[in-house]
Amino acid sequence: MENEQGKKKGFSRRDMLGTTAAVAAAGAAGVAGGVGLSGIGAVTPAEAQTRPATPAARPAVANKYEVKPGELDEYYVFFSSGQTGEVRIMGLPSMRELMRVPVFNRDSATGWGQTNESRKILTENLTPETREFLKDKGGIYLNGDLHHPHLSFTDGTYDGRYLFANDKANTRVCRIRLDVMKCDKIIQLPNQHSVHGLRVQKYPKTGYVFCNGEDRVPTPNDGKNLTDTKEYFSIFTAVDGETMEVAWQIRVDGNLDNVDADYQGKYAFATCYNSEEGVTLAEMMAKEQDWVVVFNLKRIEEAVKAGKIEKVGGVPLLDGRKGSAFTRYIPVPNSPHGINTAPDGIHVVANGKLSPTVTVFDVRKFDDLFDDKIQPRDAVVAEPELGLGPLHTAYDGRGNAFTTLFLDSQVVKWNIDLARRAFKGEKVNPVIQKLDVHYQPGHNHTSMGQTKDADGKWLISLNKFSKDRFLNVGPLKPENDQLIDISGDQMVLVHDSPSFAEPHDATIVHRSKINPLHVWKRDDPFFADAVKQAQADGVDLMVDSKVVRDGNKVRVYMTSAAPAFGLEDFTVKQGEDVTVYVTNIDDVEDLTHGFSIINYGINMEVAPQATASVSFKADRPGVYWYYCSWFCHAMHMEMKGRMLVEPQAT
Ligand code: K7E
Ligand code: CUA
Repeated sequence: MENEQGKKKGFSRRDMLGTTAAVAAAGAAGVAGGVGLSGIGAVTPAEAQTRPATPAARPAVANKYEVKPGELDEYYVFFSSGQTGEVRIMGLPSMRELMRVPVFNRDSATGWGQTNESRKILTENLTPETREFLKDKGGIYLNGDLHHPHLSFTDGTYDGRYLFANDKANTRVCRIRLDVMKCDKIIQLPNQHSVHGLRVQKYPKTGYVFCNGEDRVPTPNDGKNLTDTKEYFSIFTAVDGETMEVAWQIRVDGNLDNVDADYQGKYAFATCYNSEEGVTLAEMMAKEQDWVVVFNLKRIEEAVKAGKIEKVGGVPLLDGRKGSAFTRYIPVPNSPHGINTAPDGIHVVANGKLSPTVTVFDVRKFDDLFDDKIQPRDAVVAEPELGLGPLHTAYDGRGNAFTTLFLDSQVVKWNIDLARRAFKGEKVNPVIQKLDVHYQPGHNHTSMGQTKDADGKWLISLNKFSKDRFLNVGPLKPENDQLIDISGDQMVLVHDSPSFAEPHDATIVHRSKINPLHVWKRDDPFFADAVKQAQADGVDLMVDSKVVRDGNKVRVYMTSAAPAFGLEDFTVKQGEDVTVYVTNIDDVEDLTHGFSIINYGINMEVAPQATASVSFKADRPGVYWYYCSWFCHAMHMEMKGRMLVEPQAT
């Protein structure tokens, strides 16, 4: 099969963009968008009405950013979807949504959460306590809160193997295989209560997936201690990205928020808020200072190897609270949020949130910090004041940083070197430009900006509120992901892209880094259990369609080839446990079939050369048509058959 991406390698869309003209256009767009206005509710509906309603009324030059019909994007963007629980794949610069990858949610289209293949992933690595808790609730969580999607690295850049993400709601970590764009592992972290920040080891490879336990609870959290908050702890976890097992956990002081790692493979660092260790809002915000905690990976690994650990919940647990050799606590202003390593491999920025500043560390100082040759604050090399509500920072690879200002509804471009000089007392202003975004940005991301290959072309600002930017769709509004051209000296806003709740975070990856399959391979581990069962039943999945009886269990095997299933009907008895295995024997790109049983609440996707299976109790007698639910052929409507359920003799 020809690889489109391969064919177009070397082609740069930027060559086609008229950057100078676009800068002029963006000036106009900026005015239309309300330059100078800031804060929640700053643009009134009346003001919004004065904006051009049709594309024709806008400067034609904006269309230079268009990805024309049939053209491919230069970048993939992997968006989290927050409380929707899935990962979304977009193209950039078009901002077209290309695919959704269900993970922590249930998905009607693909059968995620219903097929045996997905249920295995959703259930196999829950903690025993959760398994017990979900026993009478269908066995799986129905919600998740996916914040931070990050790709695996080799030597400081993306290697195209995996994407990892957290579930803040139910303390889980997932892995998505980038060859098939399906989730293949989900684990629940013991001891920890929620996972918020998640980033991966960049060097030499991933390696560790670092997971911040946000909320503090007793360990074990079994109800014996409810109110003695001195015995509540936050836990930082390192998951082995290859095996998807917990490598180690470490207890810390305060609530962990976001995390990142260096480019040397030596340190991870997390922002902490609530150094007060309070349990109410007032208590959590009482002090002027919180901290960034730095983890010394080598020291931790040595301790784990030497067995200097507790085993709690089946995993190695260390103590990294203040005074520990494994950690250092660097004071920063109250309630920092995002923490981001620059592509120069030297600078790390902790974003102030409640402070108008960001704090810049030099990772080269961390060796001395752990050897107690310097004081914690000596690792700070700049602390520029940028504006109100700095949350996250991205980089262009040319020494500039872009920080979101949540309260000011702006992205501020500033220069790291100028900030260092200003910190030393020189009279220079590190701020280069402030651009209004619409409105209240959380994360922002640059193209390849979280790798050493940052290319400084694009920035997206993930704005929490869209208010008047789109047609009104009722009280619940979309969010607004804005595309910004950062290739020139000035940032230029070029596109608004509405999105459903809630893309906290995203990763912009050059398409040369990713090379997915076009059809499944028959030996894929994703459906290996089905293949094994078929072998045991003497069934060749690519050829046979038949019913195998095994006591009260019935296994129904059928092929699907447009426009027919291998079985036009099958018969089971009321009360039997039925598993249907459908194998798509079409070896044709984009020829997906579906399998849905009417009034049985069953549906699943079966992509080319895949096998999918679903199990259910045939507890309703009667005639139930099953049909192909993915449009596959001119005779797609006729691709169906009957499940005949014989009533139980009474
Ligand atoms: Cu800032 Cu969960 Cu990364 Cu939301 S977090 S914004
Ligand atoms: Cu097969 Cu529609």
